Amino acid sequence: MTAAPTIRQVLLTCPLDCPDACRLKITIERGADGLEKAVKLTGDPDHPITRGFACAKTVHYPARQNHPERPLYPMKRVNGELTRVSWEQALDEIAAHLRDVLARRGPDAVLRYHYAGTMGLMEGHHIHGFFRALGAPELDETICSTAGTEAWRLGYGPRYGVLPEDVAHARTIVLWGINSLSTNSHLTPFMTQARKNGAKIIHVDPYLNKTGRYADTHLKLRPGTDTVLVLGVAREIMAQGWADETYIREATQGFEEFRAEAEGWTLERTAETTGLSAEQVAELARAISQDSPTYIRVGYGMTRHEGGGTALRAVTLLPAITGDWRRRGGGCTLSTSGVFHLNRSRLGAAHLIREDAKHVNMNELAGALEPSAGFEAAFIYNCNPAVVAPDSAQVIAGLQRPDLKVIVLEQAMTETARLADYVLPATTFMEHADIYTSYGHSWLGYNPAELDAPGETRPNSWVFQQLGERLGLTEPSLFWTVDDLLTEVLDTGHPFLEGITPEALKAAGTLPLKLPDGWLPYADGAPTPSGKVMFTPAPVYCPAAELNAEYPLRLLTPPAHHFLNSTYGMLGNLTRAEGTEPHILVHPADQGELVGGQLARIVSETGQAVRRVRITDEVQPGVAVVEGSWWGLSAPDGQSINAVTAQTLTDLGGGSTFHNTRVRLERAE
Ligand SMILES: Nc1nc2c(c(=O)[nH]1)N[C@H]1C(S)=C(S)[C@@H](COP(=O)(O)OP(=O)(O)OC[C@H]3O[C@@H](n4cnc5c(=O)[nH]c(N)nc54)[C@H](O)[C@@H]3O)O[C@H]1N2
Ligand SMILES: Nc1nc2c(c(=O)[nH]1)N[C@H]1C(S)=C(S)[C@@H](COP(=O)(O)OP(=O)(O)OC[C@H]3O[C@@H](n4cnc5c(=O)[nH]c(N)nc54)[C@H](O)[C@@H]3O)O[C@H]1N2
Ligand SMILES: [Mo]
Repeated sequence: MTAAPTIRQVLLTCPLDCPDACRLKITIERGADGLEKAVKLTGDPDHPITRGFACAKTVHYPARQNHPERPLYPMKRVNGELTRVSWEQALDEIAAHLRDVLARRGPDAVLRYHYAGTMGLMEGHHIHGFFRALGAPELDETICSTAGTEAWRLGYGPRYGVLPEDVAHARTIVLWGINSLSTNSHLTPFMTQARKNGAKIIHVDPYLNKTGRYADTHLKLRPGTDTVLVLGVAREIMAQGWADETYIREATQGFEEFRAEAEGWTLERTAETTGLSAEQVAELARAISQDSPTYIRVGYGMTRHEGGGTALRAVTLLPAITGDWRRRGGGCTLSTSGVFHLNRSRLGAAHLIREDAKHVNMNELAGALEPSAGFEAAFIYNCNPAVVAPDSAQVIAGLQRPDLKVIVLEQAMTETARLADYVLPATTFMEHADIYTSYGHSWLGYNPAELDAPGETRPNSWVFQQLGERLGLTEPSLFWTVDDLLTEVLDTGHPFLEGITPEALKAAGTLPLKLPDGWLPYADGAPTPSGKVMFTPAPVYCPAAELNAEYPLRLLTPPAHHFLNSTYGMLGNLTRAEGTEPHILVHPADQGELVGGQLARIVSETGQAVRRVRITDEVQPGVAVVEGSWWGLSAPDGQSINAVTAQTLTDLGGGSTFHNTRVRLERAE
């Protein structure tokens, strides 16, 4: 017998909730115990989007996967302590509880809660079918993208956009409400290429972060005023005769209504509301329409406000005024997910969704966990709501209700898992097979299971199949393998999928969709019901709840550079010993009694949290920033920043309002 090689390298698609969906090169080592482990991770140099580098967060994935506190065995809470049990016992007891709840209360008492911990079609989507077969309430997955998705749908239909490969053709790049250097870092080389070709980069964001420093110009607008900035810019473009009247006539509908709405927003009035100068507004209008093609990359930042859907809709309509959709590299991107024309009719047993199904908006979890909502079982997977959901202190209180059984499927001992009645240990993307799309490019991925599952970890899909069998469920799609699912989703006949068979995808690992060469998705209109880009209803500015003496600051809580939402918050936890912890950024004008480097209590209408203060003019007066959904465990007071955010929803899509919390700061030391 020859000795097995001790080191090998594999290529896999990153499963995390990020537009880049990178192709990762992973080094796997076989230890003296004969077990294989991932020890190093970088980007695939041959993948045209990943380009050989992994981000500052996912390079730590091996440490996360091999973390000593990773749950490897099922656990049950016994006398207050999580105690190891067998899978048989855990599954039998959970099934018995479900049977009892279903018999007494019916499926409306069973809550599922999840998000995009894995973007895999099997482990992230298809598994919801279990709950649909039970008839349990639908979870509206609104925490992140629905305000933007709905805004885009109104104007343009499905989410097509400029692909990264075309960005080098742009001459003006506007990064609008996106901290792309942190949150979409594989776009950077394409922008740098555009810059080498002469492009100028503008960042529109209420505070100065990595992206603002990278840009040529940073426009520090007042949060929640993007709609006004667009109307002012549009008015100036029209006043100067820079609008593309041909495109507007041929490809859009309802522009007169939009024009009328913009009429009142003179440069001066726009400047006054947005906090920018009239010159800055005029220059933005000039750059966008004159130094074209203009590529606008919008993120989700501006959507996390009460008027956030309208704001995003307004921004994304700019290329329909300038006609940039007709130029390569011109136009806008929110997400590229619309290009994946998969057959989703039975994905997650979608065909079982009842018209009269009850719905739970996931931003309103704190409310759903109140006794009056009537849930007796909560299944949580691919998500860490004790940290990431708004009003997290109430979420935590709800999860601790004695009359609610909480079942958490996890890869990490998150704060949510620590509150569970049952913790079920899940495999990672290296340990299970799955299929991946992307929302930042147009490559489809398939990962085989490269590593043996450590301990007794299992894929989510295995857990739900086991429970399905115990409950006597017969819906065939619940028992599909990843191969079955792959065959199903690729079976559409759509030209973008031409030649992408299950065999071809599995052999290649990743394949680009067959998009038409030089594709300009909205050059002649849009796949909306009218066939046109829709300017109606005209975006109308709706000011946010005003600041006052009690709550004089608006708090934004955008993602951190080194985390992926709360994932890697565990590492943050470890590094706290080295002095790393979440800070609140406060402008010198708002400093008052606060002392830089000392603790402040952040008080909102919802709750309180304590953070260390950093005084900086990176923020603007009246605005404070806490970056990152750090685990509460990493914070001085053990609280997630979401202890202060509210369940308030956006104007479109029932979305989250994480960047719009009125607060006051008090000295905590
Ligand atoms: N490093 C890192 N990368 C990530 C994530 C992470 O946690 N860390 N999370 C991933 C996920 S799930 C998502 S959804 C994306 C989110 O990433 P992005 O789409 O970039 O969204 P945010 O970071 O929430 O907000 C982007 C910027 O919008 C700004 N902003 C806030 N309010 C306003 C406003 O009213 N107007 C304007 N113009 N700007 C505003 C914020 O200050 C922030 O800098 O990132 C993904 N990538
Ligand atoms: N204040 C504030 N709060 C926010 C945001 C913000 O900007 N500010 N951003 C919001 C946004 S955009 C989002 S998308 C949400 C994201 O919030 P979450 O979806 O909760 O994202 P993560 O915190 O990364 O948690 C994902 C969890 O899924 C687990 N997981 C990953 N893969 C698997 C798997 O295969 N099986 C199982 N069982 N578990 C798995 C990971 O271990 C991780 O704990 O947070 C939101 N919360
Ligand atoms: Mo997100």
